[in-house]
Amino acid sequence: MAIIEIKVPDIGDFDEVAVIELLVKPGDSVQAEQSLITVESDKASMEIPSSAAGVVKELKVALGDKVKQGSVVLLLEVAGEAAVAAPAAAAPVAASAPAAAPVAAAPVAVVAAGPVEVRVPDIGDFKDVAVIEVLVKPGDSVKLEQSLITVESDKASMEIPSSHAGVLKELKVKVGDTVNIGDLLAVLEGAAGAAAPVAAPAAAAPAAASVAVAAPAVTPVAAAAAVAAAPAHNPTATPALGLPHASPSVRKFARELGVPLDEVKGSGAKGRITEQDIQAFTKAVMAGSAQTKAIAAVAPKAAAGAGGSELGLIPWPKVDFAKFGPIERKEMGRIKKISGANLLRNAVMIPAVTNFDDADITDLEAFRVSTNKENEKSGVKVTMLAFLIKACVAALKKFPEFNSSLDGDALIYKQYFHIGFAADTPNGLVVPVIKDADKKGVLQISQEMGELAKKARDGKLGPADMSGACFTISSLGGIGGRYFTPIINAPEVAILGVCKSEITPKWDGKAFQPRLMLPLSLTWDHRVIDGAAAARFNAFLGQILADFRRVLL
Ligand code: CAO
Repeated sequence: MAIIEIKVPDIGDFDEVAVIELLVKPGDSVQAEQSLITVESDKASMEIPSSAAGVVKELKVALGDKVKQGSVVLLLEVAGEAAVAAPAAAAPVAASAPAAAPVAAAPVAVVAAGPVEVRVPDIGDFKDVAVIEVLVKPGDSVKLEQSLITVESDKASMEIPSSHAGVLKELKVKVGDTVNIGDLLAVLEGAAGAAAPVAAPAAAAPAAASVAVAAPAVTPVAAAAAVAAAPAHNPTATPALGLPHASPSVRKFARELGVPLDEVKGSGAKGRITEQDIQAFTKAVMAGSAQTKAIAAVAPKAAAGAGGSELGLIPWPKVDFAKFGPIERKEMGRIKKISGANLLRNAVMIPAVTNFDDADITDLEAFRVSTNKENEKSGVKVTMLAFLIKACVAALKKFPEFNSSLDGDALIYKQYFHIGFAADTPNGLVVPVIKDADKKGVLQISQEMGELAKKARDGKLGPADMSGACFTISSLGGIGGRYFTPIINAPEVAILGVCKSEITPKWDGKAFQPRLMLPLSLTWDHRVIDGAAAARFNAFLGQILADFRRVLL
C-alpha cells in the first residue's frame, strides 16, 4: 500500500479555476480516470479525473477553492508499487479536455471575400462528440469567437466558437449529430472589417482556416472560449441558451434516468443542479402510488427497448437481425430518447380513452381561404390549427376538467389557457406552446405558431417555449389519415388529434350535401374525465367549428 498525491493535470491556459463540485469523499474507492472534482472557469467546466485507482484518504480541496495545474486534489491509497508511478500516466487522460485550448483558440479573423468554411477545431482527445445545441441560424451575423454549437462528451460540454466573423449562410450540423476535429460546421459569408490574418496558411487555405489560423496565436482569453464555454455552467447564459445549469456527469446521470433537466431545480451554488437534485426529483416523481414507483423505475429502460421484467412482463425479444439480412445500427437522437421515455410513462400510467368525431368546417375553411387572400401581403398565413386552438380554448372554458391536472387526490384547475401543438421536426417530435391563447386573435396565434414551428425545425426551442401547456393539439391534417389515438402529454389530461379534412356527403333532411368534414380524435384521462364529458367536449368543438361565431358567446 502506498499513499500518492493526485494533482490537477495540465489544464491548458486555465490559470486558476474554481472547484464547483466534489465528486468523491474520503473512504470512496475510485477507478483510474474516474472524475474526482469539477472545476469551472467563466467559460468552461471540466471534470478532473484520477490518475490511479485506489481509496480516497483525504481531500485536499474544498468547494470554492481555486486550483491550477499541479494543485493537489486528494491523497489516494493505492495498492502495490506499480500504482505509485501512475501520476505521470494520468496526464493524457486529464489533458483531454484542455487539449482543445491551444489550437482552437485564435482570436484572429481572416478577411474573406467569398464564403468561408468553419470547421471543428482541435478538441483534444474528444471523439464523436454529440451536438446538443445549435446556437445560431442561417442569416445570423456571427462575430469572431461567437459560439456556434454546444457539444458534449461524457466528461465535458463545450461551445465551439466561430473562427471568423460573417453572415451565416449554411449550417452543416444539427442537434444529435456527432462531430470530430475538422468536420464542417458552417459556411459564412466573410464580413468586411475582420482582422487581418496573421498566419499564412489561413490565407492560402480558407477551408482549413479555423484550425490553421488558430494554432499560432494562443491567448488566454481565446483559449477559454475555444476550450468550452459550457453554458450549463454560466448562470447568466443559461436561460438564454436554454441549457440547464449542471455538470456533464450530472447531465449524463439525468439522461440515464430519463429526467428532464429543465424541470429540476438546482440546489447547488449559483443554482447548479447536483446529482442529489436529480435523485430528489426522481423520488418526487415516484412518490405517488406503488404503481407510479414501478413505472417510473421501468420507463427509461423500457423506452430503450430493454427490460420488461420490472412489470412482470416477459423480456423484450432479442433478435440477431444480421442473421436475416444486412442491417445498420444507428443511435436514436436525444429528442427521440427523451420523448420516448415520456411517451412510454404516459401510455402506461394513464387510463386513456379516445373518442372520435367529425366537425363540419365547410364554412370555416371558406372563411380561412378568403382571409388569407385578403391578407396575402401581410405574410401571415392563417392556419386551420390556429382556429382549432381558439375553438379548444372555448371548449376548455366550458369543460374546465379538461384544463386540469391531477395532484394526488386533488385536481388543479388552471385559469390560464396555454395550448401546446405537436410539431414534427427532423430530430423528432416537440411540443411548443402558445401562451395565453385566450387573449390572442387567430392572426396572432397563426403568426406565433409559424415562428415556433420554425424554431422547432431549427432545433432552437428553449424550455420556456415548451413548458406550461394545459392541453395539446396534434395535427396530422397537412399529411393525411383519418383518425389516430394520440398519447396524452402528462400532466395534461387530454389531447386532441386532428387529421385531414375531406368532402363527405351529408344528409340535410332532403338531400346529400357535400360538406368538408374534419376528423377529431380526443384522448382523455379516465381518472379525471368520463366518456359523456368527452362526447360533449367533441360535440361542442364541432358546433364551434361549424359556426365560429359561437366562440364569442
Ligand atoms: N385538413 C386538410 N388540410 C389541412 C389540414 C387539415 N386538417 N391541416 C392543414 N392542412 C393543409 C394546410 O392548409 C396546408 O395547405 P396549404 O399549404 O395548401 O395551405 C397544408 O396542409 C400544410 O399544413 P402544415 O401542416 O404545414 O401546417 P399546419 O398549420 O396544419 O401544421 C405543424 C403546423 C407544425 C403542426 C405541422 O407542420 C406539423 O408538424 N404536424 C405534425 C404533427 C405531428 O407529428 N403529430 C403527431 C404527433 S404523435 O406522433
